[in-house]
Amino acid sequence: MTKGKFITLEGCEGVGKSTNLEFIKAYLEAHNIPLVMTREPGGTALAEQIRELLLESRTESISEQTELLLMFAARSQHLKHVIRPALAAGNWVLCDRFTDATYAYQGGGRRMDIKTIEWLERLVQGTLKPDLTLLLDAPVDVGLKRIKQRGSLDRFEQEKLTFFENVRRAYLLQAELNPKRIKVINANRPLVDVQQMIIELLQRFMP
Ligand code: Z5A
Repeated sequence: MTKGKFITLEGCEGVGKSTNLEFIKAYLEAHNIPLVMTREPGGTALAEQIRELLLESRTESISEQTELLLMFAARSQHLKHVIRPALAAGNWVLCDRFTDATYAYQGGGRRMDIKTIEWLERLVQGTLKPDLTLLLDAPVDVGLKRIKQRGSLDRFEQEKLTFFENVRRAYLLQAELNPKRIKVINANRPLVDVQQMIIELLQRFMP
């Protein structure tokens, strides 16, 4: 059986990940590609509980190290129970955020040591990396304006503007370092244009 493709969607808040995941799902299904759609942090019952711990605003502050370890704990569970089995069974896996988010948020946003993130990535993933990462990129204020229209903000969304600027910069650096895998899409355009670009990139991967 041919191993499925592992596709991830990345970007700062409000760039359109959820919107475009649904679009990609419909597109792949229309082409009869067996698909598992999932997200990080989360994707299994336990990993979803870890997600709640991470996103909830709380009085006890979460240390940067705790946050990083919880991200990888959830990922380890997700890989074992969802991602690896799905790929091995020939499914494509479409995932809302993955380890590039750790480089961006914990590395860029929280300023955590990149070598530690690389070490944890090797420990948890071995050599597994996405086949294709679509990085939706837009100025931070554009994305934040979109999510503020939605109402209440989670623990990350309450961060200051400089945090998100650092996250965006770290994402773009990841793309520069991994040009074959990570494709940057200008998400500050009408949705139809963003989706046209997504289709062009996906078509290179279709069987
Ligand atoms: N996190 C981390 O720190 N480290 C890690 O390793 C991982 C994650 C894996 C998870 O949140 C949090 O975890 C995340 C980072 C951290 N930080 N936060 N917050 P998440 O991924 O579930 O939540 P999010 O990034 O905040 O997603 P979001 O707010 O739902 O944004 P989105 O999915 O990118 O956007 P959307 O919901 O598709 O679109 C937002 C609105 O914009 C909506 O009304 C759309 O209709 C509209 N939209 C979308 N595209 C367009 C265009 N092109 N034009 C106009 N309007 C548009």
